[in-house]
Amino acid sequence: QRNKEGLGDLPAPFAPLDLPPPDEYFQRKVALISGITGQDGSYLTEFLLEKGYTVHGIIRRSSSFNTGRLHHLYEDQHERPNKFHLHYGDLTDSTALVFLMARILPTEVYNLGAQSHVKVSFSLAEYTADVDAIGTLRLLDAIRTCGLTKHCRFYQASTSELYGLVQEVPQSETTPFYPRSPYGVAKLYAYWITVNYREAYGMYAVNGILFNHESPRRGRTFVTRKITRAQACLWLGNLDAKRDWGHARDYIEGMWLMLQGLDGSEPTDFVLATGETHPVREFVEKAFGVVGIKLSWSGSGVDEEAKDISTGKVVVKIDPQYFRPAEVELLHGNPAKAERMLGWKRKVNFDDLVKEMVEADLTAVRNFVEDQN
Ligand code: NDP
Ligand code: GDR
Repeated sequence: QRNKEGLGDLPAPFAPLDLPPPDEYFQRKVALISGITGQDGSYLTEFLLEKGYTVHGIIRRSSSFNTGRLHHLYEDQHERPNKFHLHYGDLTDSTALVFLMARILPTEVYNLGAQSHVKVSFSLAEYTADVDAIGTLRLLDAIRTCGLTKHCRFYQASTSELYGLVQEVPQSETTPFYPRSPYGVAKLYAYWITVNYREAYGMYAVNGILFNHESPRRGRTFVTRKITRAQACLWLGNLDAKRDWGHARDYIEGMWLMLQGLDGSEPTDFVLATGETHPVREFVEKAFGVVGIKLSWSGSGVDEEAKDISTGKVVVKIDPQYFRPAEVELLHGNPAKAERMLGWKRKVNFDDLVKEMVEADLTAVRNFVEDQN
């Protein structure tokens, strides 16, 4: 049960802001996004700007350029003056989060920031917990500290990695969790702290349990993008892992719908998935198929390889370094609740997703070659 009394806000003098009542406050549409420079953050920013929101994003200081996915939005700035702002901050820095929260006074917070690579989380387990688990707590507490528990809605980027070891298929909001990586375990904490703040303090805080979603903007070390960018021989790990892959653009719309409280509904958690599952091997075959290459597989285990049937050249090989210490073998989601309550449905199917990603990477290569000439 949500606590309707709003005991979540810290008492004065710790809640220093003189805020209008929630109804009046919500007439502003102001979003704060952590992880704005990532795949989902960039699509969500476009989507919210289109809807008339003012969008603020938290970016990390980096010695290399990390705002490439937002570049086009910066260039559009003159069309929407004062609608898009980036601020330095970090999910490991509570002071910065409180400062930004108090200055921006958002109506919606989307916590997309994370060390999001599952394999990397085995090498950086403590850091992943700090950012993905405690970072979520820090952001929720920044909302409380500023007295915004009734003024601001919170979206947590939860993940199908929570399901981990298969308990049942397809996986839904009621399937038990059994994470299989430091990333999954950190996200489990983030999931539950979001539920806890909803129940303890009456916050409108929800988890979107999103299955894998990809796009031409997917990070280059995730398997789909690694495949669609392949130019010479592609080295991969587990080809038999199965994933429920959708398009990121469809999924960010679902995130937004979860915060809208359609029909006055209470905040609750939702799975977003396609309801289909495909092995990595099939993604590889489809991706090569887009450029007219048919594969023939031979060998097994780490000696498995695929040749281009028409040239006889080896184009896929196995590198054991890409296997994980513990693997999530099967993800297959059931999006029925989101379809029923939010009217959400994915639009892009598997074949079109693969095609769009391959074609975008081919175009990028052609443009690069032209730039060099
Ligand atoms: P990305 O890896 O593309 O983006 C992650 C974002 O988090 C980047 O903006 C990154 O900044 C930022 N970030 C990393 N560390 C910190 C930190 N310490 N403080 C602040 N920001 C930080 O992820 P996606 O866009 O694919 O995913 C978005 C969210 O959804 C993530 O939380 C992910 O775990 C989750 N998720 C993703 C799914 C998917 O299939 N894509 C499925 C389910 C959940 P920088 O650019 O500087 O690195
Ligand atoms: P995942 O995505 O772990 O599902 O996490 P990733 O694309 O990294 O792996 C998917 C599957 O492919 C297998 N695989 C390989 N993976 C990578 N990265 N590189 C390879 O060479 C390779 N070969 C085979 C993996 O073993 C795995 O089974 C993504 C992230 O976006 C998370 O943040 C998010 O929470 C989940 O999706 C849902």
